[in-house]
Amino acid sequence: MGKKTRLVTALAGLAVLASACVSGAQQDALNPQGPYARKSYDLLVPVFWVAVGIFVIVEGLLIWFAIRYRRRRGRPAGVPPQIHGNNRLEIAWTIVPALILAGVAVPTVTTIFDLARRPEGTVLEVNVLAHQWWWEFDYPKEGIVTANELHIPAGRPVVLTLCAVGLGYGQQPTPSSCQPGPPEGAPPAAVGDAVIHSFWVPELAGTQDVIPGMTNTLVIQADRPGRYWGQCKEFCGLSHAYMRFAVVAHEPADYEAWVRGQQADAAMPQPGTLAAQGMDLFLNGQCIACHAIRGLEDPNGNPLAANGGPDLTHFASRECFAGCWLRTDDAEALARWLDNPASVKQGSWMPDYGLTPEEIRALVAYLQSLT
Ligand code: HEC
Ligand SMILES: [Cu+2]
Repeated sequence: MGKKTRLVTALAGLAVLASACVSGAQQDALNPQGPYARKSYDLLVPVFWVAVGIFVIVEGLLIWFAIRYRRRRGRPAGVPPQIHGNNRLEIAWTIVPALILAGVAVPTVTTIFDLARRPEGTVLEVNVLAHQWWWEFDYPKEGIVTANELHIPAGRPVVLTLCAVGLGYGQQPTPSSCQPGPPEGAPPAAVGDAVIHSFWVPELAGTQDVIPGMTNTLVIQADRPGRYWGQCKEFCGLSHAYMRFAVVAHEPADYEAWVRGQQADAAMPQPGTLAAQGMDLFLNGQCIACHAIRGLEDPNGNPLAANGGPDLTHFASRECFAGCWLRTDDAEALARWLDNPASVKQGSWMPDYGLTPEEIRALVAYLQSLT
């Protein structure tokens, strides 16, 4: 490696390291913001220090031996005296590591069982559906479906049931709740079938895998109101890195108000406005093949059903869309999205419908009116 290459490599390495420190990234497992994240943290810290202790002892001895017994002028070269068969030493270095591992196992196993226990009392239950590449949140008791933003009351445990879903277009509507996987002997996976994801909100809990054909559970809880960033943590295809989401924790009263707002039907635009034109386009175009908006009917008089796309009933009440990396109040981003989704988000399954700039303007006005 030339000097220049080495310098560039070193600088690139430093840049990667420094990027981990960017403030405001807010995906920090070392900054637990709820009891479940704290339990993992309280296990991590002592195990880390035990590991540090062992590292220092082992590396220290290694370095000390290397220096102490290095080759020196005047000392005869060749094989040093061979000693083996020290029973006391051998028993010691078998028993001591076994004791250390057993000592670490006790809090580890206790924490695993602790985290797996279903909390009692008034828990909130939410089904989490992992799509390629966005998250859907289904509140079965409240009758609410959202995308990319999971709203919860602060101070209350939230039991999540996680499942992975496929596209569903042209087949049956994608289930809006977690259902058992394909029957035994089903044909092998095809394009658009569900894949493995992993749900992670570092400040609120550890990670949990989302596996096709299985339902896993995870409990999260936030101490205080706030916005906590989550991320898919298992490589799941082209736009895996854009599969973010936000957990929004509210004061209990604000949460109840949010629930009532989401339960309402979609807002109707004033006749004659640009937004009303957008609604017409939405209802008479392709959009209703995949997206639901509660309160509207298709041209045949049937309520709209979601079929692989996010529920848009209260689209503008959410801060972010498309895997939470674009803002819903950014009309320009929304226009770019409608113009060609896959150019904004690699591999996105929402097709490009070749909309004209006028159509896009009307659709943006309509979508932004869906508060
Ligand atoms: C073939 C199914 C399909 C059709 C038809 C379709 N979409 Fe989508 N749409 C999707 C999928 C899938 C996503 C999620 C994409 C992602 O985040 O990667 C999406 C996402 C969106 C989003 C962002 C929602 C969010 O909360 O993240 C908007 C807005 C949207 N579509 C509007 C439209 C409009 C307007 C039309 C009609 C011109 C339309 N879609 C037609 C499948 C479809
Ligand atoms: Cu994923």
